Amino acid sequence: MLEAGRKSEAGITLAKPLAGGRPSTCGDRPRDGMPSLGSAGGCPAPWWLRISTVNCLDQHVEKSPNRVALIWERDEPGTAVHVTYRELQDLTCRLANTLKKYGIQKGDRVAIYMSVSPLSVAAMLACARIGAVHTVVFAGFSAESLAGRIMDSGCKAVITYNQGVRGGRTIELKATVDEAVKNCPSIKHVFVAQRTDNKVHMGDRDIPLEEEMTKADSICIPESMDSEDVLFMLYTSGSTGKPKGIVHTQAGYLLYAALTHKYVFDYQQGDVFGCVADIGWITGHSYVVYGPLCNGATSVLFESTPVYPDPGRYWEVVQRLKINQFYGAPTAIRLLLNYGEEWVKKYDRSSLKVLGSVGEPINKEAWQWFYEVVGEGRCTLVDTWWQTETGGICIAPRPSEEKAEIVPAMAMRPFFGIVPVLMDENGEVIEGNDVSGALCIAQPWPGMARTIHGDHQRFIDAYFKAYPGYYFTGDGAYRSHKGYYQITGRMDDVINISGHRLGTAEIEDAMADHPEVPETAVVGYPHKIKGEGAFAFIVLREETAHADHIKEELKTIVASKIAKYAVPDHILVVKRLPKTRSGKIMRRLLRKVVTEQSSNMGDVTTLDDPSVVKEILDAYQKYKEKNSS
Ligand code: 7RM
Repeated sequence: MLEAGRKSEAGITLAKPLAGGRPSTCGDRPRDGMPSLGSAGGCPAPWWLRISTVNCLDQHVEKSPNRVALIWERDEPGTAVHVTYRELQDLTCRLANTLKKYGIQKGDRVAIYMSVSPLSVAAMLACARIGAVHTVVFAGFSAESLAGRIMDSGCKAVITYNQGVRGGRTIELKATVDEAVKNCPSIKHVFVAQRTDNKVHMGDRDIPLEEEMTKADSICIPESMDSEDVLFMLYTSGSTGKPKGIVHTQAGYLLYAALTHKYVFDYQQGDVFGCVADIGWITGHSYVVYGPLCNGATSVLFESTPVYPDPGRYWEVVQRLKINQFYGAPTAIRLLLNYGEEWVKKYDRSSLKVLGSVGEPINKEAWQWFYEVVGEGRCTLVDTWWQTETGGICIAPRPSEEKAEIVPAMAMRPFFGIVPVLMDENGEVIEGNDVSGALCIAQPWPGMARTIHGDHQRFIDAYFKAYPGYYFTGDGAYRSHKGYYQITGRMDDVINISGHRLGTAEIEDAMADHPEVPETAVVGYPHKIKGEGAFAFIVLREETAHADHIKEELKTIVASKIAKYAVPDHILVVKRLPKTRSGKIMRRLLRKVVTEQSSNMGDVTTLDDPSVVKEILDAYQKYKEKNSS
């Protein structure tokens, strides 16, 4: 337990705890009015109804307060910080009380714009503890993206760091928040924690977070929540329009995250679980924070990158922290594979039992390398398919499976309670094996999203319209002759860059801001490391010698309106886009062009002018020749 007045390893000086660290799980909060913290009052609801933070913190604090909850592997190698369950509960309660002091109440929305750290986890859990809804925004998103999410969700406050640190570089988080909240009237307060020693500008609504936390009470009685109350929302991209705020609720989400964490990764008590995802994505929510903490695991928070300070970083961390389960993205594996085996073999990986892959299809080469080189052919490798909307893993092999049974690069089998079906073009269920179709799920499951914030109709339209009575995932899949599933990729205009999901329409909308570029169309193309990259076709208002300059401007616009990872790798100027007679852009044709399948263009009879196909193919050929020389 932390001592009063001592600087905790998480970088916070704590005030004297009240009432001798009395356990906060007992139901001693009178329903109305402020609880008198020293006395035991009525018992409004059993403790287990105070769903998320009690399950993630208090139940473990009671049994084993000194068990390590989080190991914060900071950007600077070898500077890991251990945080026990008791300490995390303390941080969470102080943060929760600070939020309360500044008027945040049950049902209010709070944006978290932070890099991965114990304080970020505490911020999520603090919201949960007081019944506020957190919406974590990946700290790589631009000010405009952050503002869009804050406005859509109507956040009252933002929690951020002065700066972030990643790959040896500092990231100006607070400055980005300042820029974002300029036009967000709903924001009353910005809580600023210190990740670095640098001072940043503090305005009227800015509150130094740690300073407040040291003054705050270390006990915060958890709010009683209904199982269907909202726990958090998280924005994700769709094929059209702005990112949507996917809503997850208290009990079902937590249950599903915890159960899948236990069974898919064969988690055993005492294991050190290493999911290297950022908390800004659903993978971080479910398998860095909620799943592992609910199960009382020790969860690793990885702040750095796979190649900092060198391409051995992951495996050096595995050795030093004795990680038992390692969960990461194929894009990182593909990147590391290029640096060679020495970087892996240098380190002792005997602690590893299970390896996991998530976020995008894993190609056979990456799967084999992950399995043979990293896992020494000894560890189970689970390719896990799921989505922001599903809350947790839906299709994955289970380690209990005969290892020989696991087929490389296959997500394999549905998790308990998941009923996958494949649909044909006519909306009929495809029976039998060795077939492909649109992947749907036939029955609800505890972790499924409940709605899109502020737009339930959009929720219905996006997921339940295409195949009435079924949840449509947006992905295509193949069912093998043995009945195993393999995900073949998105069937809509969503692309997946380095495991980050993005709507091509978002990139197009951003580029539409350029006055010289009246029309654009973006499609995904296969990229060796990133999985997919964005390829943009643009039409210029008039012929110009400055096309290269305009392309650079477009890249800047996309980075500032969305995020750096969204910037197209290729921008090709064409005279016009392929359109149907009703004026719809046929992105399908452009996809054929960039995947070099132009010999099989499919049906082009609905094109307004079929000669556009040759025009674009010629432009593409020229572009390729120019760029390969
Ligand atoms: C967890 C996550 C979801 C989309 C999904 C797929 C793709 C995810 C796999 C995968 C093939 C996998 N949530 N996807 N996992 N494709 N194999 N194992 O990534 O909401 O950000 O993205 O990602 O297209 O629909 S997400």
